[in-house]
Amino acid sequence: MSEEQLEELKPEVLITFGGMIVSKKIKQFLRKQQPNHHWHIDALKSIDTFHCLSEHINEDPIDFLPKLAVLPLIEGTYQQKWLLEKEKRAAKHQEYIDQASFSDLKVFEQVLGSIPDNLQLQLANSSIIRYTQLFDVNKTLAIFCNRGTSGIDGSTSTAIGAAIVKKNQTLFVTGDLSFFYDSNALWNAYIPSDFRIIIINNSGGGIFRFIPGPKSTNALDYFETPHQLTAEHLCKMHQLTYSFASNLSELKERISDFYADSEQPKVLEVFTDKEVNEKVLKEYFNFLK
Ligand SMILES: Cc1ncc(C[n+]2csc(CCOP(=O)(O)OP(=O)(O)O)c2C)c(N)n1
Repeated sequence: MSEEQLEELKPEVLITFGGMIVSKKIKQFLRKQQPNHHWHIDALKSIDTFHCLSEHINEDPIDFLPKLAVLPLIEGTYQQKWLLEKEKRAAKHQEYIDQASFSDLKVFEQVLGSIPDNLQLQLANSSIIRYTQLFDVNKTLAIFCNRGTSGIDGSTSTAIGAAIVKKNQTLFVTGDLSFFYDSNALWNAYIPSDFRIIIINNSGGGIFRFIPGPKSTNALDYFETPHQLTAEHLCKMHQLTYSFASNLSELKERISDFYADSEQPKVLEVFTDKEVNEKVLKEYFNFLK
């Protein structure tokens, strides 16, 4: 958005609750277009994410937020401005995705659209959670990701642990490095048979093509750590049902009965091309403008 547009969307009061926010763009927006007041509501702690925290309200948001409902309503166009912008971008988002080549972005559209209601969705770091944020995700899902230090380690272990405790079926979506990093998590006799893993295998750390630094320093290889591994043999060893997809029609077909009851937990590995991923995502952000 242009500076003028961002200025128009600058809030007077910002009320936040919960932990870290993932989107760098939103973080940058609120750090630059700072609100006059920022209240963070949390019974324990408060983080000054936007460098302008004015109040830490020591209360559970569930107790605090209803109190706002008694404030008198005032006329204004602020909400309309946001909604208009949101609507415009949602239409462009769909237009772009509909014609996009097979890539991580396209895979996320398919995967997120395939998830049955009420599942627990566990997401690994780092581009996995970032891609997910670009979509309106089914609101019946309980979504978890380890943010803060945002490690790529232990995501599979966390997802399996959570799947054992929760009654709902659990889907874990992970990148290849994060998955291989924690492959010992599969050495576990208690993985529920309805547990599902989708690995987006772009042969390395895809995120390093999008953040500033790795490319411009000619050190991309060291960041990205390219490899040709697949999860097939690990799945065989740990008795998980394995399938893979390398294009849109294979993905659609393999995902159609992926969540149905099964004797073993299942893994679907989706192979994408890192160069195509980079091109598609960069063009996506340009297209949205
Ligand atoms: C324990 C740990 N080591 C290294 C990092 C730095 N790091 C962040 S994202 C990433 C690559 C992740 O690659 P992958 O799991 O394949 O997901 P992709 O980015 O390709 O979606 C790395 C190494 C980290 N966050 N945590």
